[in-house]
Parts: sequence; structure tokens; C-alpha cells
Amino acid sequence: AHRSPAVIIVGSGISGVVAAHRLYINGYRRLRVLEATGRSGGRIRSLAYGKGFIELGAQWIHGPSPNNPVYQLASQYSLLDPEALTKENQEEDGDGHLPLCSISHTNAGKRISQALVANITELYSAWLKQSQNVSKEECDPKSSVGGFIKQKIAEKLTEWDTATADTKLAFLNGLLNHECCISGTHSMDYVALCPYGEYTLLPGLDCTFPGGFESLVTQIKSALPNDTILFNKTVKTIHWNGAFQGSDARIYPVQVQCEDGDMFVADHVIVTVSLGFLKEQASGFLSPPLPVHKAQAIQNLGFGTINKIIMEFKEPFWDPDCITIQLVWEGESPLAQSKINMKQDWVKKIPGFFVLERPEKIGHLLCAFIAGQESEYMETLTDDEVLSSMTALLRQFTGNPNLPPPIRLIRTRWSSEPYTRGSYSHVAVGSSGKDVDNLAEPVPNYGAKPFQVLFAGEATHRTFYSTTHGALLSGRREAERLIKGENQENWQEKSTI
Ligand code: 6YU
Repeated sequence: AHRSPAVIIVGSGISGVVAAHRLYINGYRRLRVLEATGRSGGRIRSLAYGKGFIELGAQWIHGPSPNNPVYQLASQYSLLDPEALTKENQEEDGDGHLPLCSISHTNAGKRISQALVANITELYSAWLKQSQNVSKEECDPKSSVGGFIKQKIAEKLTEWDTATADTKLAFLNGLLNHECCISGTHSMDYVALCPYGEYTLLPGLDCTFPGGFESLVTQIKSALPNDTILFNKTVKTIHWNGAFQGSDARIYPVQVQCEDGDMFVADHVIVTVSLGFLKEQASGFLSPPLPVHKAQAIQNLGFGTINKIIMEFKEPFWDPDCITIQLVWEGESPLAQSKINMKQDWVKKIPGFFVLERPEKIGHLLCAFIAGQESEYMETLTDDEVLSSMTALLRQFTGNPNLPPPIRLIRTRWSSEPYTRGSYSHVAVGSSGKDVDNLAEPVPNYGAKPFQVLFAGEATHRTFYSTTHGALLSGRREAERLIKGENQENWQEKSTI
């Protein structure tokens, strides 16, 4: 039998698959990936649609440039369009925000002037940049990004004439709702200000995968032996710091217990489940439970929901050159606390629509993002209810009461997915980048014992949390931790016997 250490990886999202791949190419042969669902990819999930794909989870490579490992691999595997590979594209220094060509409609069916849009967008971008650059020394740990921006708005408001102030406020409200989608949170008031600048944007014009984001996971996986990943294998409890006998009569420190009763012994386990899942399991997922500082990191870090509502139309009713359509609710203001009636008002949280690329393959599709509690409420509605709300919304904003409804609607329900429980992490008020590092720390973290349980996944990357490249790097990091920590010569020689 091969004598390399037995490693179990919990979860076959991109971080899990990458960790398995890294270990495999370094000689590890006793590898098992246990995946609760029937597929790999986790929050990378592409759906075949028409002659192309739509993305239910991750959509863009954020900052496709040479230092982005997702971009590196995708280009190496030839998974991208030629435009995405040009030098101009890689150097483009967008701030990851609204593309220039956008149209803004109000709920009264009016268009907002481009001048106002440009003016307010510029102000907002500057404030957002400032919020990423507040000096740590002067920053109150209780302050939020939302609070910071609202203070800037309140200061500026005094300079605005009454004729346009309301529209400006309504537009800013939409920008903040959009920001909630980017940060994956119900409100920017939940996102901590002091560590906000630690999140790092890479240069490059965000791009998509013509063959679906999942094509990347499929490629990485293809280097692994077929039986490495076991599907529909939900891990229930990870017993560590123990002494468990394997079928080879050896004693292992870890035993992984699955929902179906199966047990696996291991020298090491890499946990890649989402922070949402960890929060829900509280202390029960590991036995003995995690040390207090790790349990607190799980509790304190933020994990919110964003969902997509994707609609196909027979004919586009939008300008084909436009990439986004922004929605502006007259009367809404970031400075006012409005009491909301969920049933009636949930759609007001939608900041706008993206026009999906490659209509020649997938047809004329719009994708709305929606964050937070309204997004979770949407998950409780039926497809028909969502469709009729969206039709009414579009009729109101275009001012066309006869606008045909979408011919097909697909929406995600990331908060209801039992093995995700939301979309992605943020550094919430009450937590800091140190919590991200604590979450990433392996256990046991004392003495000379080798690490038994290691942690990867999007939420464990201090500067790239919430992204696929952060998840990918975290999987590599934990694989390397084992590779570097292990006296490989021992088992690599024996393994040839
Ligand atoms: C990106 C993007 N993107 C949209 C939406 C979502 C996300 N992201 P996984 O969960 O994938 O894997 C864990 C596996 O474990 C999974 O398969 C489970 O089934 C399994 N599991 C769980 N419990 C188990 C158990 N008990 N037993 C066994 N198995 C179990 N990222 O790069 N570009 O456009 C988007 C977007 C709707 C939901 C995204 C995007 C996030 C990524 O999808 C995500 O980070 C990774 O896929 C996670 O991989 P993983 O391996 O860690 O976990 C300034 C500022 C700061 C704010 N951030 C700005 C960045 C904005 C992020 N972008 C989002 C935008 C979209 C549209």
C-alpha cells in the first residue's frame, strides 16, 4: 500500500479541488474529497443554456491579470475569449464598479440625465475609495462602510439644490444597494470600515468564461484519478485529536463521520465548506470543538446572501450597446430609514440589471442581482410570483404597460442551499482581518504535533475573500502547508515498494 499520509478534503468547490490537485502532483496518493452534493464546483455553477451557458454562482474573473491565479489557469487551459487575453484588457484599471455605458430609469418611467449619473457616480466612487483608505489608527472599530458613506452624503447634501437633491439621493440609494451585492451583505452598515481596504482589487477588465466558469473546475479535476471525489457524501462530524484504527491497522488522529454512517480515517483533513455552513453548524461540526478564537471568528465574520434573477426576453427592449440598466426609486434615500413591507417592497432592493453577454448563443437575457433580507425573502416565493413581480417592475420602469413578460425566468436560492447558506463572506462590523487569519489557522495549533484539521475556502483569504481566486489560493495554501510540513522522503521512498 502507498504510505503517503491519508488526506481527506471536505468539499469539492474550487478550493477543495485545487487542494487535491496540488497534493496529488506532489505525490500524495491517499486522497479523498468528500462532497455533500452530486457535483463539483460549489458556488461555481454553470448551467447549459441555449448554445451557451449562464452562471448561477461566480460570474466574472475579478481582475483578470497575470497575478490572478484563476486567470492564469484559465488562460493556460485556453478557456477564455481572445479579447480577454489582450494586454490592454489586463491593464485596464476599472474599480470593479459600474461600467460606463449604463442607462438609469426611475420608477416613474423616466430616464435620468447622463450628467447627473456621471456626477453622482464619480462622487460615490471617490467616497468608496476614501473608505478603503481610512487610516487604521484613526478608525473607530465600530464604524461601518455604510456609515462612512452616509456621512459623506449628508455633508454634500447641503450643497445640492432642492430640485435635484431627491433624485441624487435616490440614485445613491441604488448605488448602495449595488454595493450590498458586491459585498454580499444586507446593508453596508454591516461591513466594517477599518479593515475594508485590506480587500485587494487586481487590475484587468472583468471577463467571463465562454464555456462556463465550471469549465475551469472540470479541467483542474481531470488530472485527478476518477475515484478521488465521492459525491453525495455529507460530512457530519470531524473527530480530531483522537486515535482511530484504520483498516491497515495503523492509528490515525482524525476520523471523519458522514451522514450516511460511513467513516474515514485520516492523518489530515482540509475543511473547505462555506462560512455559512460553519456558522449554521456552530460547534457541532468538529469534535472536540474548535478553540475559542476560531469559533469566534466563525461567529463574527459576515456571510450574507446575494441572488440572481435571470430573465430571457423574446426581443430586447434595451439599447444593445448598454451593459447595465440601473433602477432608481424616487423618494428613497440612504439617509432615511424606511419601514419596509417585504411582500410589496422586496423588489426595491434590486439595483438594476446586467445585459448578459453572447446573446447569439443564449438569447436576450437580463440578470438582476439582489442582496440581503429581500433576497432571502425572494427565495420563499414561487417562480410565478417572482415572474409577475419582475414583469410589473419592468413595466413600471420602462413606462410601457404592455411590455411582454420574460419567456423564461431562473433565479438562485443561495441562502436555502443547505451546503452553502448564503453567497460569500465579508469582514463585518465587530470583526477584523485577524478573524480571517484565525479562521485559516489549522488545529492543533500548539506543540510539535502535525496539523490535523486545516481550513481553506473563500472566507479564509485575508485580501481576496469572497472571490474564486481567493478560494483557489486558499486551497493551494493548505496543500502547501502539508507538503512543506511533511517529511516526504520517508513515505515517497516507501511508496515505490
Ligand atoms: C468570483 C464572481 N460572483 C456570485 C454568486 C455567488 C458567489 N462569487 P464552495 O462553497 O464553492 O465549495 C464548498 C463545497 O463544500 C461545496 O461544494 C459544498 O457542497 C461542500 N460542502 C459543504 N458542506 C459539506 C459537508 N458537510 N460535507 C461535504 N461537503 C460539503 N467570485 O470570483 N467572481 O463573479 C463571483 C458570485 C451568486 C454565490 C460569487 C464570485 C464567489 C465565489 O463563487 C466563491 O468565493 C467561491 O466559488 C467559493 O469557493 P470555495 O471552494 O471556497 O467554496 C471592496 C470590496 C470587497 C467585497 N468583495 C468584492 C468581490 C465581489 C465578489 N463577487 C461576486 C460576484 C459574483 C457575481
